[in-house]
Formats: sequence, C-alpha cells, structure tokens
Amino acid sequence: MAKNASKDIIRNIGIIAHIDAGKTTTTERVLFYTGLSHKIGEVDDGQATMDWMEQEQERGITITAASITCAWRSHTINIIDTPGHVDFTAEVERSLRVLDGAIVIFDAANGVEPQSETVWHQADKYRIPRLAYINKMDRIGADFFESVSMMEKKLGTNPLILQIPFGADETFTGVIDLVQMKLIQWNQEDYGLTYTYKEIPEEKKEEARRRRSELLEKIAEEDDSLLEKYLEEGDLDESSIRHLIKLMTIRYKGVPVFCGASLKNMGVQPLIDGIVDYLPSPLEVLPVKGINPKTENDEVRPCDDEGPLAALSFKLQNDIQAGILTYIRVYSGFIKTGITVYNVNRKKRERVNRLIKMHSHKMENVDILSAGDIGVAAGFKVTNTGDTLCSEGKQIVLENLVFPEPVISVAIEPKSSGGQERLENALNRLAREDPTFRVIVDEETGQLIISGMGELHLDVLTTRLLKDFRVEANIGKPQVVYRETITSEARSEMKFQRQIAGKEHTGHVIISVQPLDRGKGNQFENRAPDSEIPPEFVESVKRGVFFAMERGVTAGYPVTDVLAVLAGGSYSPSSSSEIGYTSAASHAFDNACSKAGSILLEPFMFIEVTTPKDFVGDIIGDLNARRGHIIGIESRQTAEKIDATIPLSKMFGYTTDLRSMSQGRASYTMEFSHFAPKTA
Ligand SMILES: Nc1nc2c(ncn2[C@@H]2O[C@H](COP(=O)(O)OP(=O)(O)OP(=O)(O)O)[C@@H](O)[C@H]2O)c(=O)[nH]1
Ligand SMILES: [Mg+2]
Repeated sequence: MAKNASKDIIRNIGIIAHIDAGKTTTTERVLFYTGLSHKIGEVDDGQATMDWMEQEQERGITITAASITCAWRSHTINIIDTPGHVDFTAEVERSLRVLDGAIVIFDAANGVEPQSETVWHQADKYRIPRLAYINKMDRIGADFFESVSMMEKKLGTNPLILQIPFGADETFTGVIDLVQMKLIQWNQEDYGLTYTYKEIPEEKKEEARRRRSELLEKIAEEDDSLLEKYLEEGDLDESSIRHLIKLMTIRYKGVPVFCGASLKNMGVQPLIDGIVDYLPSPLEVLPVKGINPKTENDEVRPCDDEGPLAALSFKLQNDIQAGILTYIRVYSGFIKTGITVYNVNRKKRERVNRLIKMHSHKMENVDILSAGDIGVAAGFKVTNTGDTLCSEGKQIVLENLVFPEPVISVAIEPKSSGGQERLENALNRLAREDPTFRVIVDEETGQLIISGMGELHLDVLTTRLLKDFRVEANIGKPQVVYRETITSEARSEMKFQRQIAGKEHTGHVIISVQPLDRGKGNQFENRAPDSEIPPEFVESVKRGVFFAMERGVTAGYPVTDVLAVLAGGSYSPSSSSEIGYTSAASHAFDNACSKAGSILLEPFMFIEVTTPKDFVGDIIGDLNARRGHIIGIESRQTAEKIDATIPLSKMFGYTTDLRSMSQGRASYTMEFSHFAPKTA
C-alpha cells in the first residue's frame, strides 16, 4: 500500500538510563541539531525543553516522560525522554511498551549502574532493539572499554563497538568511527552543530584497524554472501557493514556502541544517524499480539493502515486547556477525528474529537493517527491507561500494562473541614494520570491514605497538590506499605444470604488458599464443577477474592503471593446472584487466610552507595545499624561502591543522614528488591 510505504521512515525511540546519565542533556542536543530548537536548553540552568514541568526544572531531574518528533535525513523520529529515578519507573515501563527501539545511555565513569540494569531488563521484556551510548567521556575516570566490558558481564550482551573515543576525560576531543574509518571532531563555536571528518591520527591507526576487524568478525556471519566476500577480501564496504549491523540489532544479536560527551557537544549526530540506520521502523518489528475476546484465541495485527484498528492507551495526562490527554500507540488501522472507536476493556465507545501530536509540551493538531504512529486524543471519557481501542466489529484485547505496587504511604487531610471534597477530587485526578499512585480511605480512621513508589514520588505528588491544585492539606510522615501473606494451606466454606431491594441474593462457595513462592503475586484458579458453580459466576467469585486480597486479612495491608482456588459450592437457580457469589467469596477468602495464619512482609530495597574512600567505614557501620546486609564493595578509579539490601522502613531521611556522614560527597541510589517476613 502506498500509505504504508512511508512508514519505513518512522522511528519510535525511547531514551533510557540510570538517573543522571545524561538522557535529557542528549535529547536537548537532538532538538538543537535537528533544528527543533534554536538554542540548547541545559538541565543545569533549569532550561531544558524536555524537562518542562516546574518541579523538573527546580529539581534538575526528569519526572514525566516527554516526547518530541523531529526530522533527520528525511526520517521522522519520535523520541521519548524518560526519567531515570527509580520512583518513576512506570514511565519507563509504559514508554517501552509502545516503542520500537531504544537508546541506553551509560555514564562512562560509572559504567553499568543498578538502574541501567533495571531499564535494560525492561527493554528485554518488551523485546526492544537498542543502541548503547557511553556518555560523559569528558569526565575524570571515564573509561569506555571498562564500560563496554561491564555491559558484557552485567547485562550479558554482545556489544558491537562502532566507535572508539579519541582521548579520555580532559583530553577527550572526538570519536573515531570504525565504519567510516575517520576521526570526527566537533566545532565548539556553534555548540557542535558542525563537525569534520578527519584522517585518523597515526598513533591510533593500528588500534582502529584492529577494532574494525573485530567488529567485522562479529557481524559478517549474519549474511552468507557478505561472509564469503569478507573471507575473500578481508574487508567490507560501508553500506554492507551498516546492513549487517542493522540485522544484528533488530535480531537482538548485538548492540551497537557509540560514545561521546553530550554536555560538551560531542558525539550526538552519529547517534542520530544510528537511530536511522540501525533501529527498526514500525514495519520491521514483530506485529502486535492480542486476544480476540469472543474466541479467546491469540491474534496478531501487523502494522497496516488497512487492517482493523488495534491501538493501546498508555498514558493519561491532565491539561488545563485541552482536558484529559490520552496517549495512544496505533499498531494497525487508523484513528481519525470524527469517528468513534471501541474501548474493549470498558465495553464503551469513545468519540474522537481532537487528535494531537505532542512536541514536548507544545501541541500540533492532526486529523489522523495511522498504524505505527504515536499521538494523543483529547477529551476521551472512559479510557484508562492500558486499555485497548479497536473496531467494535473486529475486537482485540492487547496485553495490559503491569505496574509495580506502591511501597510507601502517607496520610493526608484537608486543613479546613470544607476542603475534603476538593482534596479528594485533586487526588483522584492525580491517580488517574499515575497508575503507581493510590488513594484509599482508611476504614477505621476515615483518613485519606496516599501511596506510591518512594519518598520522592510522594513528595512530587504532594507538591503538585499544594501548588498546581492549590489544595490546603496537612501531610503525615511516610510509612512503609507492608504486605500480608499466609504460611500454610487452609480452606473455608461460606454461604451468603441477604435481601437486597426486595430480592433474595445468595452465594455458596468453598475457597482454599495456599502460599506461593515470594514474588509470584496472587493467583486464582477455578476447580469447581460447572454443576456446583456455573461458569458465568466464576468471574464474580474471582472479583470477590481479589477485593478481599486488596483489603488485607488481619492488618489491612494488601495480600500477596497467595493462590486462591475455587474448590466448590452450590447453585440455586432462583436466588444465586453475582452479588451473592462475590460476597461469599470475599468472606471465604478472609476466613481461609485467617485459618492459614497470616504474616507481615516488609519491602527490602537494593541500595548502592558511592563514596570517597574516607567514609566507607562510617557508611557501612550505619548501614549495619539499619539492618542492612552488605553484598559487596567495589573499588573504582574515583570512588568506592557499596551494595546492600536493607529494609525500606529504615531508610526514611537517608539522603540527609548520608550527606552529613560524608560532608555531602557520597550519593546513593535505591530500588525495590524483594519482600521478606518482618522481623523487627
Ligand atoms: N561532564 C559531563 N556531564 C554531563 C554530560 N551529559 C550530562 N551531564 C550532566 O549530568 C547531569 C545529569 O544530566 P541529565 O541530562 O539531566 O541526566 P538525565 O539522564 O536526564 O537524568 P534524569 O532524567 O534525572 O534521570 C547534569 O548535571 C548534566 O549537565 C557529559 O557529557 N559530560
Ligand atoms: Mg532527564
């Protein structure tokens, strides 16, 4: 189709990395070099275009993923710059879910950091082909080859070195391109906008030749005729090399490695070339998979405008002017203004009134989003994050997004008694945007409890509440969100019977529960004969069980790692109802768990502290006092790294404590590790 032909010039790309690796700094250069901005916005001056939220500029970090569309060598590149802080990992997750490729940035002085591993595995999960960019080559301690070897060791990947640095730290002045066999250097007068290709200096020629042979050895086998040519001639031309690198990349067999120093305006253009040359267009990725809700069969939908509509909503955002913005990736078919689409998860239609392409926070109205596109619909009523939009006649349910569960909470209350409704409204709006943020009412105290991914996450949200929504509220101290689980098997039989609005509702179920391995989450199985529980009521039983799991059994924390089995029950044609089965199932589950004996689990975090040698002793002593378990200490050129696991409950205020222990010179990153029984 002529329409589809233009799709091979589209690239949908995410930028992912550990916090502070330079994602936004690099993206700002992309904006400048592709002509989207006339001036480079620096993160350090609070001027980055991509970090447009006030809080991002104040804190100097990215909080929400922002997208831009730019043009390079007649291609259209949609780039999403994601946050690196672990509290905002959901932004990375949902971006990767809808993208076709990624650039993973590493800090040359630190190599593979904990969050680099996390985002790498997230990209593995969604089968995303990727490029690696070793940034900050100008920093003291920058080590390109050490970083590459960490990629092999820690990420188990096959790096394809396409460039080597020319110099390191203060002497870093350019990159040697092994495909073109040239030294590239940037003109600093125009902030690196122009650059020159030079002869490789004599002292580097031998190394460059050797590295190029190593590269060719790795890639030549990907194509039989090129392998033959390589064996005969001992070399290959540029376009054959690029072809082989692309095949390796989109077949997940290798990761091209680039290097540079974005802040010093070196290295970015070859990386943009890499996006065009090596990352896939929407036509080159696997077709999206889903389930036909009528037949329950798997279905695939290739990227084709003519195909039936399959699109995923992956993000919701409140906009003061445009209302609710729903971010959508269209996989097949198209969405046009004026039509209605079918939300299969809510079983409701949505009318498409306005479509937008986002350029960071600027909007461009468009008439159509076609297969392979990412865009925004304004004014949708029912669609939530993770819902599938399709045609009502040809339904499909795409795999939903799974987000991590909150681990920390605070109580919040309005300053005046009249403020309750306003507060609840604002909280609900924030919760709709952010699937990792929960609002619940404590049944005993009537207090509002909000929970999220970490102290920073809740701090950002409460600041928005007070500033953007101008709500006056008192905010409590952060608390850990524990989990409940069981230690043995048990079963419970429950009969529910009640008159509701003049009608009798009954339900009778037998539920058994058994513990699952840590990290398995909750599961539900139906083993009841159809004669005891008709299949159409199984969903009601499941709903009752999951409701009880959310609410907790003895301490009010969510239940985890439990298998609930519907083992039997009975059915009365005159009175059995959905309400009856749901209520009976909730009670039976509670009762079975109480019998099985429930215990509390607490979240443990993985923490990595980076510190100058002098403070190692004090920091380790302090970690031990917080019930930390030291996993390892690693010496790097510029600092020591201490890895440990530690209960989250002992980590409140750690930022300040670490600062005072180390005269402000140590830093740490922390991410969720696992749940384990609470001991103290
Ligand atoms: N020396 C040096 N510093 C850099 C380079 N690139 C970025 N930085 C600095 O590193 C810090 C973090 O840069 P950002 O671009 O905000 O990093 P990020 O990956 O977007 O960070 P988050 O969005 O918070 O995860 C800033 O102070 C930058 O100036 C570089 O090439 N060299
Ligand atoms: Mg950033």
